[in-house]
Amino acid sequence: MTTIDTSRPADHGHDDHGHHGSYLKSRGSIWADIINWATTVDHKKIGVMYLVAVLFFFFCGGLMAILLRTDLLDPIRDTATGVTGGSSFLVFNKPESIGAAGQNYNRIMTLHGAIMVFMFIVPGIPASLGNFFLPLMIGAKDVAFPKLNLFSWYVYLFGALFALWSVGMGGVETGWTFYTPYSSSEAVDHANVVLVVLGVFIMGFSSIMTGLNFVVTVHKLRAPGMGWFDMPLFVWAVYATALIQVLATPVIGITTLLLIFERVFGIGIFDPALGGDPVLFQHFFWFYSHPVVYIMILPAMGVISECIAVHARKPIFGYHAIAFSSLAIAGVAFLVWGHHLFTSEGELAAVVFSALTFLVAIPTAVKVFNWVSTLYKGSIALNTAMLYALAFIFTFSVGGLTGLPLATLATDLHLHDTYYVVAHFHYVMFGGMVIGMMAGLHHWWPKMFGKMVSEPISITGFALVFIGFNLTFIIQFILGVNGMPRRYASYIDEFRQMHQFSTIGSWILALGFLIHLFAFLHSMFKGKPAPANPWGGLTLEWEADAPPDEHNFAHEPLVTHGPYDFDDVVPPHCDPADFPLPEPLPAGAKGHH
Ligand code: HEM
Ligand SMILES: [Cu+2]
Repeated sequence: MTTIDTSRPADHGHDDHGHHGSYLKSRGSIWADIINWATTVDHKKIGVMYLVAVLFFFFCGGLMAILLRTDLLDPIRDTATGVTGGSSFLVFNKPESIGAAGQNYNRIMTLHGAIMVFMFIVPGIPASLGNFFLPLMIGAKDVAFPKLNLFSWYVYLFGALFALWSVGMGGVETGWTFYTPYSSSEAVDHANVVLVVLGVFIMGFSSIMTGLNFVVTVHKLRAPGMGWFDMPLFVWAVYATALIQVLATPVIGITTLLLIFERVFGIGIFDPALGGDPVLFQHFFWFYSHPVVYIMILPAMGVISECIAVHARKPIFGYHAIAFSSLAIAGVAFLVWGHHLFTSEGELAAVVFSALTFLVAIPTAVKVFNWVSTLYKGSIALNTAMLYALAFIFTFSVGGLTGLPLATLATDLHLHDTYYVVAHFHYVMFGGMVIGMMAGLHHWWPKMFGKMVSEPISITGFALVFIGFNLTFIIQFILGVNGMPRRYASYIDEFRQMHQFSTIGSWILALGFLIHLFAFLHSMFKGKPAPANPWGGLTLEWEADAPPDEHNFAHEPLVTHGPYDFDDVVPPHCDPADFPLPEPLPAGAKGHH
């Protein structure tokens, strides 16, 4: 069983200090606290600072989304007297022309996409939950390079600043993909594009540094006794993610830099007017941005493995298969970028990329199969973390399966650039990463902040999020199949009802998140104190105090068994009565219940 072997001498350098107290302990005054947090190299504090930052950007991106959906309640119409600009009076009221209304829409849409992808989803889980829990889960005191860790947080904020600066100057209308010639033509605002692209370039460094830090941490800092296959699956997932971060992010860095060079110095790289090739940009962009979808999803998959095993109290089914499928996904991720270019690349290339794309579905399906098998005959606790994990299996599967018609050339020609693609990637990115992050937050919140979250409140939030999300996006598959193109501010009347259905869904979704926000604030101020191990998890982070001690563990933990050995243990320091384990079956009996 997971034990902290107290017979071992305490860590050197620590025996004279003993317990330091919670990492959240105040330094006395508010200024001392601010300085302490701003200069901290503690992975837990940096994880919390990332969490605050990414959730802030999630809120900003969400606000944009609600504006867009609200605008789509009605088409923009050029009535006999003048222009009717959608329904979102906040930003789109009284545009002088249809063109101006569309421009407003494009700016908000680009902002929504760029914020969500570069500022929220990519750093989302690894930088917040990963930073906080990776060292704890492998029994380490910190990440390998704590100062680099703090530096990457500042670099991330610095990059975000450039993007925000560009917004202040009026924003860009290229879409989050910055496709040339939209982004290279002089018709669109020069300085804004350069600023936002520079922001993405800078944020890329933060991502690379975090990835590098995690790779070295996993290789070098595992506690004594923790072999590779004793690592929790979240650690495997973050490790695979870190490999992609290190290998893929430089490509977007160079691409954005080339784009800036083209714009500032007029060198012909992507712009045909200067002798460049716009399709080259698409290749470069997706060589990074397809792998990046796995930077988004792999950590969420890791969270789901933890939640399913712990809240079903079952040894995870197919540990090795899940661990290796993370690596397989990381590898295949680099071979399929061309599926975003089916309509702009040669026929032979399209056939090859189509075939390769189907490969991705295999390791993904392996994981889904293993999670479902783990649930089979588990003692499932339907708390918020587990509900989100179960929701993930559904929403992520819808997302993954709807990718197959996109990977099929004949059907993709019809579906490409329609709302079908919008629905597909929201099912994987929202139904995957966001739902996974919500599972992880509820699973680990008691450990992070030492307070429980009120289950009735958060389950209400969950229900609204789940219903709202599916209402918003499932209808978009139908819209897309019927020919509604993506990135349009207006539409023909026959799509009106479906758009309104989707918009109402988005309001329900937003309400769900406001309830979650309330639940988290309620927990901070009024929450019940959390026990160190409220769910009976067996991985090492549950051995630490809640909230953890400044130095994580009083003694260096010694790992004596695997992370999911639920059949033969009661969690340490827990009352066996609270964690009844299934009776062993009498010899010869077949297990039917
Ligand atoms: C079984 C797995 C998957 C398959 C087969 C698949 C396939 C595809 C294909 C072929 C496209 C291009 C569609 C087009 O533009 O015509 C696409 C778009 C997209 N996919 Fe997936 N996908 C899968 C999983 C994922 C995952 C896990 C994510 C993210 C977490 C994701 C995110 C996206 C995004 C963001 C786009 C659209 C990008 C854009 O044009 O703005 N996909 N997918
Ligand atoms: Cu892709």
